[in-house]
Amino acid sequence: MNEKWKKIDQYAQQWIKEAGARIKDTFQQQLMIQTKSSRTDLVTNVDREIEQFFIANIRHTFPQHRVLGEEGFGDRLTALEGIVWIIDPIDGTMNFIHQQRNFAISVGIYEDGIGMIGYIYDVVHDELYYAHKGTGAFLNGVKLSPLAETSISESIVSINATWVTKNKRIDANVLAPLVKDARGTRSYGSAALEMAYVASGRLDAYITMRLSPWDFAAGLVLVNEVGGIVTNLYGEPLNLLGENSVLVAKPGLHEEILNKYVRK
Ligand code: 2AM
Ligand code: CA
Ligand code: CA
Ligand code: CA
Repeated sequence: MNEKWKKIDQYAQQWIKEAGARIKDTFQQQLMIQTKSSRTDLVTNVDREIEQFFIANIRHTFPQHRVLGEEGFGDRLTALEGIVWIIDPIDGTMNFIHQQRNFAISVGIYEDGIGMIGYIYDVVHDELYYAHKGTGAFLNGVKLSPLAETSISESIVSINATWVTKNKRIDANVLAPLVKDARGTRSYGSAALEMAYVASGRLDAYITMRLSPWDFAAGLVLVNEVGGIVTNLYGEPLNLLGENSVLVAKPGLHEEILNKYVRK
């Protein structure tokens, strides 16, 4: 890694750990909870404060960098030229509120639209997933192995029950057979963690119908570095400036899911 990226990485890791400590400190406090687009789309004062913490630090240390953050305190971006930090201060806000676990800080750093570094920090377990383009992916400093091919019948697939019941984005019958054929299904409620789990082999695939760039920016770098495949449900690359359906899976399994269930 060159000096420029070493400096960015050092600051990013320091801020992520400090943000994690700040989030933990709020566990004893009363949260201010509001809804956004729907009854299940939640935000708290902590989501906002942590995003502002990152943005203040980035603006001070790297004034030429831009920020795309879920809670809207960053820049209004129409293109990804230069260095852009794509930040989800708390991914899994519902879990943060109800469970005080199963959430993560997600930070992806892109240069001219290319994912250079991804961090996913599971605050409660103190697990930092980290990947730097071309040098591999790591969990708390231990290198993650490349993902091996696997079959559906031996896979754990992460999918929310929403997508196999009546919903606005996909016919409930499309993915129901996959749920039956998989060895097991799970749903953790944090896209960033679910991508980190695919990268580390805890899951074999993750499917969801609606994610924004801050949900997958870090995970995309991480999964790419271990040879996993990330596309939308049509098999196309993800759009980093809009909403996407997302299919993350081990090589082979990704193609099998698309061919057997989605394209049939
Ligand atoms: P969030 O907690 O940062 O909002 C929940 O299944 C996963 O989907 C979480 O990673 C959640 O991120 C994400 N998500 C994206 N858009 C969402 C929305 N409109 N409502 C709820 N969760 C959403
Ligand atoms: Ca949210
Ligand atoms: Ca999110
Ligand atoms: Ca969030």
